[in-house]
Amino acid sequence: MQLNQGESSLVFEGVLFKAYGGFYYVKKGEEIWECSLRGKFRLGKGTPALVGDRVRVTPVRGNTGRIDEVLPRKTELFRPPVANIDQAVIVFAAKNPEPNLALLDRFLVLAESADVAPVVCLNKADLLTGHREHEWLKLYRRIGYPIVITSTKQDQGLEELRELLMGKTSVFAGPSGVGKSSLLNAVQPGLELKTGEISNKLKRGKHTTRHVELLPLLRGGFVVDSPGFSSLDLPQMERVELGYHFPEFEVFREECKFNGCLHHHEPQCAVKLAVEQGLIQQDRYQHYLTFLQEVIEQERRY
Ligand SMILES: Nc1nc2c(ncn2[C@@H]2O[C@H](COP(=O)(O)OP(=O)(O)OP(=O)(O)O)[C@@H](O)[C@H]2O)c(=O)[nH]1
Ligand SMILES: [Mg+2]
Ligand SMILES: [Zn+2]
Repeated sequence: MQLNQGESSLVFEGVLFKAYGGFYYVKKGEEIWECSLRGKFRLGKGTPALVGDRVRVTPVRGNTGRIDEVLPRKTELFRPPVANIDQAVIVFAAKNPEPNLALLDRFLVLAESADVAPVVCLNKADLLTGHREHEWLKLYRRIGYPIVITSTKQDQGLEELRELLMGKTSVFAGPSGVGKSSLLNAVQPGLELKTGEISNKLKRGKHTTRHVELLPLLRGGFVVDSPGFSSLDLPQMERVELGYHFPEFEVFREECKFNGCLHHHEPQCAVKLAVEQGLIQQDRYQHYLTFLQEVIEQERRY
């Protein structure tokens, strides 16, 4: 693209913090610039700009500009679409809506494969009956995932969450209605994110958050609120890679007879044996098999 005379000197670097209604909002210090995307990105030839991207902007007039370049990313997630994220807080509710563990496992694979550190957050702990920790939560804790149990109604786990967020860029992801926006409002009063009721009939969220937005935290770091999702495609990967994103397979994997064992039909598979012996949880293994089929089908398409 030809720059007008003098334009090059005005080019600046900023952070894309919100994409909404076809516009891209870039922060340069405290200034907010409303930007369009250079044609090449819109045509899908280059990498599309994601919230969290460091971008190079050419001013057009006033506080409007054009994003001409997306700088190299540290990490990228496409669901929700965010770049340069350190940590994904995967939020599920104890109830309303009921937790969907297949979806949780999907997101864990997605985060691990993108090198984004996952944190599992169980919100609406006030709806747990008898103060009993959900069985499934114990399993995830045993696997080694960081777990935080929260309630925005009873001020539970919020300080722990604040500490986990400090100094990092984190995305809040999970189904609609689990309380992602409510949690962020509770972590930092003043964010004033819109929250929505749960539908009485379906006990589901109503997709209140419609866009992805990067928000600065007073104690340092950034958080991204994102719209809820109810399904998730796995990222493209080789079939052998999938098992690496199930941390509890690791100690057994080395004992499998075959190198590159997929822990499916192979004989003398230590992972399968561990499942039979109850050392690896059955549901997790079933999710692994479901994902494996998807990854293999995906491989065929590319
Ligand atoms: N009982 C209980 N309800 C909560 C808690 N946190 C949030 N809620 C309620 O859950 C509903 C949904 O909250 P939101 O924060 O809008 O949920 P969300 O995950 O942002 O949903 P989307 O933006 O649609 O993805 C609201 O009615 C909240 O008041 C909690 O800790 N306990
Ligand atoms: Mg929300
Ligand atoms: Zn095996």
